[in-house]
Amino acid sequence: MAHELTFSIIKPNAVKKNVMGDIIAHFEKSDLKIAAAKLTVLSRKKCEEFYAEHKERPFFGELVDFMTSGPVMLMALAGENAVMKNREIMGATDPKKAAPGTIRAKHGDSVGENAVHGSDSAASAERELALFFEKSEIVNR
Ligand code: 3AN
Repeated sequence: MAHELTFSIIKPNAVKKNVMGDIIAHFEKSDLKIAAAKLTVLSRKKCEEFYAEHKERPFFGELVDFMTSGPVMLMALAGENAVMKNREIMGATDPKKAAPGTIRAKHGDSVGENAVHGSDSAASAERELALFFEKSEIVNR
């Protein structure tokens, strides 16, 4: 499996609950390494650009309201098979359906407020990372 990068967001509900450390521990236990990180509040414009593929979905407005409601942690995660590995560690989109012990099972509050985002493919990861990080901000890990 290839050494690759994926894009991760610790969402506002998880930052508010002060569980960033626990979430990062999940990544580290699975050998994913933080290669870039930024704690910030997303602008509406940037958030709408990030979620552009969901623009026509009924929950789009609610999703953007939530994602801009407080600080988020943006990260590049590096490791073998990082994209799929991160999807497994996060668990299913709906926390009620997420496997026990996954991040979303532990810290997700609802389908929208599901604690973390993770890229769904290598191509998405590349697009998403480029939205939030300069190439020079991502270190080799
Ligand atoms: P994932 O983040 O697991 O790839 P997607 O791509 O189906 O899931 O959903 C994109 C985003 O939209 C997720 N961050 C999720 O929180 C949000 N979302 C999906 N379905 C709903 C819904 N029914 N109501 C509110 N937000 C939703």
